[in-house]
Amino acid sequence: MLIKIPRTCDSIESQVTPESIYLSRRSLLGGSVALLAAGAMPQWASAAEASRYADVEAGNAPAWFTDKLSQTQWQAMTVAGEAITPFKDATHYNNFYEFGTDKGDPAANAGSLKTEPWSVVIDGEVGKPGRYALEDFIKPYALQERIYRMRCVEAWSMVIPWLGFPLADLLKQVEPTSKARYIRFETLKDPQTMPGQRSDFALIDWPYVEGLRLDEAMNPLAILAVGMYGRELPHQNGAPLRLVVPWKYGFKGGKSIVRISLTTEQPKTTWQQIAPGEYGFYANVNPTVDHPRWTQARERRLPSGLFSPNVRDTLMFNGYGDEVASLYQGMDLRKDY
Ligand SMILES: Nc1nc2c(c(=O)[nH]1)N[C@H]1C(S)=C(S)[C@@H](COP(=O)(O)O)O[C@H]1N2
Ligand SMILES: [Mo]
Repeated sequence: MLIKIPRTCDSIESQVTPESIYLSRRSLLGGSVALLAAGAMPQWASAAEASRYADVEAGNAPAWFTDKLSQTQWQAMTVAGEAITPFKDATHYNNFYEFGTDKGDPAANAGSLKTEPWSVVIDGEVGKPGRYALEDFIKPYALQERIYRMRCVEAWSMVIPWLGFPLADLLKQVEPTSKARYIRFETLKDPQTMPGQRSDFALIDWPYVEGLRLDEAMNPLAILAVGMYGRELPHQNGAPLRLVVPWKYGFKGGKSIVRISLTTEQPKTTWQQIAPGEYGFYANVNPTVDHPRWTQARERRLPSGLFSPNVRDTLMFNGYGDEVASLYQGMDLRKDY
């Protein structure tokens, strides 16, 4: 009996699903991977988009999102040779403390999040400040699919197909002033719909805030995501708008963003304020700088069962060094962790 349980977990969790997704995607692609040009697969654009991912749960996309999907550049970036994490894992193993601290809490509780209407404020050191309804905020940008590794500071990782647009494109629109040196992301504070903000979990001084240096924000890998797995973002993944910076630990990617500010001073970010010795402003994925309480040299690639651990070496900058290492030239990454 005892042996059967782990064996079931083993095959279901770490092999069958991800491998089958990986193989079916490979055969669709004819074995080709990585950096496909725009319009390389026009026949895909007309296919039912949600069916790109075998296990995706149908969403309830707003009209602006469905309109954008037909213009989407699919697979603008991929991760060669690594299976995409099953949708089920990416949506049921989450960190979103506004909805609770257990990994299953966001999926269970984030139904209460109201994503319509939603507006985004742009302010601070910009030529064009304003408050935009989400659909107007998104209007200038075509969506791209970016399949990225995501590495949480807790030493687990996934591979997620995001739908979004480059943060650099937004920055060009809003025209940062010469005094702008950082970008600050503020996420929703709404205790009425976010039980974690009502609870006694007083660790976090809400709202959750994150930030980047302006040149990091301009890097082509940094995106604002509005969807994943061919559909709009599920609530628990940060609907309707979140940041994705794949070379940094997951906590840099603020969910449910309501305000984007350009600043002169480095923003005070949530985790840095809670435990500055454990979570730095930069938070670049770095296997050579351990967390004070655990190693960062390795990670569990989900799904990873207790009896079938799927462990791999963590890559410098999460494998995106070619794209981002130059941002940190001359810096001591042990000090600026
Ligand atoms: N607003 C908000 N954003 C957040 C968090 C959070 O608790 N609140 N958790 C962060 C952490 S620690 C991680 S690892 C990622 C998780 O994203 P995912 O659940 O979509 O995988 O979201 C980040 N963004
Ligand atoms: Mo995280």
